[in-house]
Amino acid sequence: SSEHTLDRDCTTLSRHVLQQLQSFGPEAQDLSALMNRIALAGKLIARHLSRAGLVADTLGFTGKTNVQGEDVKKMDVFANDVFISVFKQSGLVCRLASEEMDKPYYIPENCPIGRYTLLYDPIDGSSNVDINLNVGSIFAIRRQTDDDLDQSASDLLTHGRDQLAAGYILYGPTTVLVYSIGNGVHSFTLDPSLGEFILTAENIQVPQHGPTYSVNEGNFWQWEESIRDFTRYVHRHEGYSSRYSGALVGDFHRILMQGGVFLYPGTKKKPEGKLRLLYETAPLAFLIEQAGGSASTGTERLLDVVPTELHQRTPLVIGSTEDVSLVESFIQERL
Ligand code: AHM
Ligand code: MG
Repeated sequence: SSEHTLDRDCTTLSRHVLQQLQSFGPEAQDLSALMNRIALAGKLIARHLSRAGLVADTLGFTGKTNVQGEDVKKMDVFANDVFISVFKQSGLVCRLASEEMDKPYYIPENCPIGRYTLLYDPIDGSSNVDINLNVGSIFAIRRQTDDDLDQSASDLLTHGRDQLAAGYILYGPTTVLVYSIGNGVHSFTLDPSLGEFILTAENIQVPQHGPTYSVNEGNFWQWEESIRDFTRYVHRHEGYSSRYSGALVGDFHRILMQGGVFLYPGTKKKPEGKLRLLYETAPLAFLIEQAGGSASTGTERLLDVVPTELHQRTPLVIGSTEDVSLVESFIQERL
């Protein structure tokens, strides 16, 4: 096999979505079009990231804070706007909601026909941008039932089982897109010379157990005793390895591919932890269940959580079923 022969059959993302959808109904064409737009957003963001520091306004802060009181980076704003402009042209999405926007963003010209909402975190792990480490984008597509444009978006406040599709884009040494439309989890790698996402892993299954535990142990001082019990357990048993990059998408991707558990537990002061349900934890929970793993708040299946507000946070325990159960068992013991 020389470099001139294809070592894969070169299934592109758009072809794959269409193949996946053969058994689906009228939504098939829509989901396919939506995935193509998400892929385009991913390419535009990957291109911008690859020039960070070389062109103006790519690194550092804007000087503003978002609705959650976090400092906003230039890359957050850029990526947030990329998704908006890409979906303005799609016709299918009437509303977008993201980590960077206080309220949902409506595209009135799409709303008569746009039956979907895109939920997204444009740059996950943005503290990694300035030091040239991996970041990601997380997305979920939900059916939109509320079209009165009253901005309440109360129809979004349902459990994560209502997601039609979910996935992420990981901007690492290569750009990888992972998605599920409820029919397995599939991964694609961007071939920059073709500008296409090419299928690299189909029907990914997470191992039932893995060596990695991924958690910010700097928070030990403010954890509940149960989470401390878990970390003491892994410190005292052979076969565990600690990995934590500061970008959820990257840490999750390792666990999806190799097994283990990622945790962002609540703390005594913030029992809900840091990560947001609708565009961070629920999409990844959808993926891990599709891959045969589990996602939990520690006491409840994550996809069962019904939020009361758009930017609601949840604790997260996600990964291999056995490892998630182990964490849950420590929590049960202390309830
Ligand atoms: P962000 O979306 O504002 O970047 O925040 C989410 C990130 C996750 O990617 C990561 O897992 C976590 O925050 C890291 O937080 P901490 O620095 O508290 O460990
Ligand atoms: Mg985030």
